[in-house]
Amino acid sequence: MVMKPSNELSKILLEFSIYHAIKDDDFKPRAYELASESVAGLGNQIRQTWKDEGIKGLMELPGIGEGIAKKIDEYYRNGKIKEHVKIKREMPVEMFQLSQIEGLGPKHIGELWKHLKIKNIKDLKQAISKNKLQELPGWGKKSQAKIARRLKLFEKASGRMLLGVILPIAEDIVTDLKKNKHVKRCSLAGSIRRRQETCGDIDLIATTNSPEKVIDAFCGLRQVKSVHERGKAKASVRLHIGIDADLRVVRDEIYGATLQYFTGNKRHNVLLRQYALEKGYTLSEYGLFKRIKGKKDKLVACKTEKQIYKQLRMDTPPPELRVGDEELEAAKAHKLPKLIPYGSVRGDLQVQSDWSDGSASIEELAQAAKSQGLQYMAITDHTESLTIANGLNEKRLAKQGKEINELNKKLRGFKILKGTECDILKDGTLDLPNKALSKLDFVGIAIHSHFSLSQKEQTARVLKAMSNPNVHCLFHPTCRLIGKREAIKLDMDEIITAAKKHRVLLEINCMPDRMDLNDRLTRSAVQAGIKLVINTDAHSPDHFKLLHLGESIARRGWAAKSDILNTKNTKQLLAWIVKKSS
Ligand code: DGT
Ligand code: CA
Ligand code: CA
Ligand code: ZN
Repeated sequence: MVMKPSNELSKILLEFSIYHAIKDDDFKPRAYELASESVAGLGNQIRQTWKDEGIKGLMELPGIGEGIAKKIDEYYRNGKIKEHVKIKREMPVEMFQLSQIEGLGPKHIGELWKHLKIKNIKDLKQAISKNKLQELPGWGKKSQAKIARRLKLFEKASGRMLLGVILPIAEDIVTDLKKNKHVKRCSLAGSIRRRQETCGDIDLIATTNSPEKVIDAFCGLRQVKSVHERGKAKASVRLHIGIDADLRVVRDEIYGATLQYFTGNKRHNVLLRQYALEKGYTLSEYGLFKRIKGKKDKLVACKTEKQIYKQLRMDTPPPELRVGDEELEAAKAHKLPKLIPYGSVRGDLQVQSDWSDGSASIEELAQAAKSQGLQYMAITDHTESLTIANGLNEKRLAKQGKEINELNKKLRGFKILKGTECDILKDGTLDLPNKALSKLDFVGIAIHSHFSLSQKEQTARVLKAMSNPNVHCLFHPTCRLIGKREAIKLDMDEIITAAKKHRVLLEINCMPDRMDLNDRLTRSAVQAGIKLVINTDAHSPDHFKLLHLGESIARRGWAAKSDILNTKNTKQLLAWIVKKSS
């Protein structure tokens, strides 16, 4: 799984970070890590900045100081960085690759190299199969088993990419293709159009009268690393980001049929084709054809998806619903849900500032949220027991409240709510006293430790926390990290029942590797009639852009706008909060 946008430069910077962490450097690891994230996030912009403004321009970018700017300059000039080459000579380890396995920190990577000469995931697998890890000083059976489990998760997801990572890249490709004068229409298809949480590749459809010209343009895109297959009507390429893209090129007349076919999913298509057969039609990527006895089949629909479904007396299921399940029956019965439209969320109720582990001040976050069109946000920094995140105690929280009051006086048309991401302790009590919680506008609770309790213990723990009347919302309820960490064992039926009883909101978390609740659990929650919120879990100002990912989960979970509390405006939201505590 490629967890993060990972161009080569960002990988190199991350390897610097890991190397310095192994060497016990104090501040360099964090500096390089931040720079790596920044470079990955900026994409092509970073090269352009370097071209236009050189080292000085680079230093203006977030997370990049002079030392690192010079290294980036060296990279663009020479295609490599001397110091990095030296590091790799001393330690020829695929540090970036190994660091993708959750729980394998720099220290571990260093030890694995030192004692077992483990260079990459293949070596790691071998060492585990020979029980070598458990013999290392300070490791033991338990740590080996843990790494083995995480390795499995990683492999299960390998070859796939997180939606949040791949979508912006895919949309760039569509934009680039649309600029080509031979392209009439162009769209994403496949799992990415259905907004599945991970995608195996990028599927694209383009229409044209000059297929070969469009194929050429596609194979020549700046995002393309190599070409697997270049046909007359289709091409398949490898992208620099380490995933494939498939393009289908067709005449504009059959756009709808082709788009329908390549949007899938496969099960939806198979069932739809079966249904078409029952109704006397055949359906293919070229169109819907009426079967007529003794004659050639007659084309009856191909221009738009809607035409095809309509001819079959069905409504058109939005791509997010096309999984080959109840959406087909619903479409036939004209009972498809009215899904929450993209762009409906009005405020973000989980935001971390630099008071804990966020990168920006509350004011910067407010400006960013506001310019993104939001009306409110809750500042929900971590609490004290999360020491690695510099969590807040009661005293710091009170101080933060004063800062928020001051900011609220200054801000126009935007409201900052005082909140917390209060840690749920092992016994289900909360990491802040009730007195402190009751002073807040919005109390989110979350698990950040003891992930492996039994289902009985874990469920009891969360239920206890949810029963505290000061609590508004359960953040990232299952704690899963895609490709990295399994969901904690929770009886979700019980959690949903408790959410209803105590009027506690459940969160759909938009972080690309969380996407938690997922689509299936969202559906259960919607069916149970409980309220949800969509939050980015922002740790920096650019995270507000991720809200649409949570909206995509909500849509896949059949949620309407009214199921999501933070589609309400500030006044309505505050009214809900007041009502909840009365
Ligand atoms: P992915 O790439 O694993 O994330 O999932 P998809 O759904 O994008 O799958 P992909 O890329 O193999 O194929 C794209 C679409 O093409 C798929 O959603 C439906 C259609 N398709 C592919 N193979 C078949 C097939 O054998 N039969 C039918 N009816 N449709 C297919
Ligand atoms: Ca695909
Ligand atoms: Ca494909
Ligand atoms: Zn959290």
